[in-house]
Amino acid sequence: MAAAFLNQTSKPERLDEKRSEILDFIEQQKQVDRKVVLVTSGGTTVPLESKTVRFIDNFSVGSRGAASTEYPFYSSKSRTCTRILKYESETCDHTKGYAVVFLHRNRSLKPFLRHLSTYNFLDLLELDGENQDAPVKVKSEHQKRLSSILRDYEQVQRDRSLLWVEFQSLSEYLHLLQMCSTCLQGLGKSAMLYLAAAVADFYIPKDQMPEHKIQSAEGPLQLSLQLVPKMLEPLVKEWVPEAFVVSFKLETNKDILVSKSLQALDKYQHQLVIANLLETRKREVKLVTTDNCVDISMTTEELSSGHEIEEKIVRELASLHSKFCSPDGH
Ligand code: PAZ
Repeated sequence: MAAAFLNQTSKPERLDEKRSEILDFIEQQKQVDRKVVLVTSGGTTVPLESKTVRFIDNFSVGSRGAASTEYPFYSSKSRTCTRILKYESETCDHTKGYAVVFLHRNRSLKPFLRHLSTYNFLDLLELDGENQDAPVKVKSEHQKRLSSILRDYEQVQRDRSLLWVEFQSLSEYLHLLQMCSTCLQGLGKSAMLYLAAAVADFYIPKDQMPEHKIQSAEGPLQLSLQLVPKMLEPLVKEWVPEAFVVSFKLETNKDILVSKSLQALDKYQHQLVIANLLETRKREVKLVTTDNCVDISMTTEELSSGHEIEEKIVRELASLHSKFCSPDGH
């Protein structure tokens, strides 16, 4: 089913080039003995036309994935460092930790940059002088915040521990997911997959899709959508069988959240499901495994002082992944 879906949809542009970039990136991380996590983030679009004017989208803005991407860079030794805290202070230990392949929806929130997403970029800057060629500088009131973000970003760039891979449509995402996962195979248990993207469940197969823009003159539109095959199955069984795989389950009805998560674990045989409800996802999640269910939550004080739930999630996962890699503690 998954293979048929991938065969019948066109591959994203420059797929082979991207594969080589990812393999190089993974090789560099191996050399410095860093673990690698593939973080997927944001929603996939479902095109209604081949020459796409319209598509179906979903709510996800990518904050879970973008925030979670910032935390794994820091080693577990430096976990006292809560550097996100409104970008006010604290220096971090960037040694070891994880490298991240950030597979994200274009124009969704991005690590580091997300801290500026509420600003109009031009309001951060001013001209230093009156003349034509006056240099541009950051306004004094934004200096501290910006330099803190920039310092972290530059460090990650210097360490070459973040690789950006972009998708928009469902089929782009699934091809790239397959490619990134198979590239991680060589890392064995040291690879983690953190599948936070909101992936469409329904799509229109290519042979049922009109080529050109659908005309409103033809009257009301009726859509018939097919089920997207579940890619977690080949991912766990074939693409990256040794890795530590974490999927997300989003529901709006709390009564089915844990049972659906357990069903997913039973069906796909991966390590962990992070269960969250649409309305409360920024303040509580459940880490569900076959024999345990751990609640992670944020107090009002923690949230209002700028802490994020992703920091706790990543810390917990790093510890579980460590045990997964060396179950007897070596
Ligand atoms: O991207 P975002 O921060 O707005 O939302 C995150 C999320 C709810 C998409 C993620 O936590 C999640 O549950 N992803 C999986 C969704 C699903 O069940 O397909």
